[in-house]
Amino acid sequence: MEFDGVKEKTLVLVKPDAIQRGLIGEIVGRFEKKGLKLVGIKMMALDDEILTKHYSHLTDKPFFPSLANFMKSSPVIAMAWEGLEVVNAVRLLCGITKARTAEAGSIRGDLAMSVSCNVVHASDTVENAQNEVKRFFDEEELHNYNKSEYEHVYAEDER
Ligand code: DAT
Ligand code: MG
Repeated sequence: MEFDGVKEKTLVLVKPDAIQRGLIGEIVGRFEKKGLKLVGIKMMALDDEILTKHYSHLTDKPFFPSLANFMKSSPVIAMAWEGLEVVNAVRLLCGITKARTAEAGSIRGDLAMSVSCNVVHASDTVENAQNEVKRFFDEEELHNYNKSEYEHVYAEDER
């Protein structure tokens, strides 16, 4: 039996700084080792249209043009990860925005120093995650499969 909680999805982007620095494998590995389920992954070049929607809460900030240019400076890796309370779990794995003050052990805390070049994006709420996964992935790009490891990642009443 599949439980709704384990079906929660979140969007992660591996940002251009991480692509340039050869950190794709390291970052993907953090989520894999946590026990999350990868249900979608692709490389894509972002344009102003998707960035304006994705960062709609920031379009009036003075740093928005440089943020958009940074996000267009190379392709990104877009991923959809699934799991129990995965939105919150992934935010914790990523660490806070300003990477040089992010907690050691988190992805940003271990791998970055900057506010804008902070190696990853992760959806911040369940509602935003649903919209962001839809924005970056077509339905047929999201995969449904059995992850046998779940037997060991979750207790029976959590699955
Ligand atoms: P987060 O990525 O932690 O969810 P956010 O949604 O507030 O943070 O901002 C999105 C991105 O915008 C962030 O990862 C880096 C950039 N950014 C945020 N605040 C900034 C600032 N004061 N100066 C430059 N870039 C900033
Ligand atoms: Mg955000």
